[in-house]
Amino acid sequence: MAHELPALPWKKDALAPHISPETIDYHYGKHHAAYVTKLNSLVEGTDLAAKSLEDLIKGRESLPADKKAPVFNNAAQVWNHTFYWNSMKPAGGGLPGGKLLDAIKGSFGDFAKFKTLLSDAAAGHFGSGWAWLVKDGGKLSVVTTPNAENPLAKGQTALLTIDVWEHAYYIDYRNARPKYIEAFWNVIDWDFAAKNLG
Ligand code: MN3
Repeated sequence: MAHELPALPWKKDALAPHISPETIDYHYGKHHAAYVTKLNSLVEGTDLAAKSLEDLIKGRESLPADKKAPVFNNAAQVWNHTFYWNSMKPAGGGLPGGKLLDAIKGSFGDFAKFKTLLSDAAAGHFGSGWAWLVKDGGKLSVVTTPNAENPLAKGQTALLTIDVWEHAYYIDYRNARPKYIEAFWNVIDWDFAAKNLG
């Protein structure tokens, strides 16, 4: 069973003006799609072809040495992007609902402190990568990961992510990553994050 590019959870112009349809065309239609194609070409005809994305990511250490890095990187990038699309929705943003808001207050003090922490982490991450809200043990925390790395591989539960690779924002915001991050707060799907909190 080959890996497939999942459908977007909304129309490609639905996040405008915060994220343009042109960005979605490239980011989803070119970048995300390329990770799927590359992953399939790496695992086709091998024992790895039957494994799910999660198995490939969590089982990185048991991947064959000659394919470990490319299989992990492409599998994780497929997973990360699908998770990122689901972290957003048109007319999102605002405040999360009761249980998640309580967990944020319990872990960070208040929502404003959490917003600053996640924004600063995303803006300050050097080079390509991701900023995440995760559940780690009983607590929420903000983490960043370089390149394709993700919290799943570290045993953490991802609630929400921001892609901070340049391809996520360069068309709309050029080099101004903080402007993209500010816009992201208008499209966060808190229901998705709450569902991941469980
Ligand atoms: Mn990306």
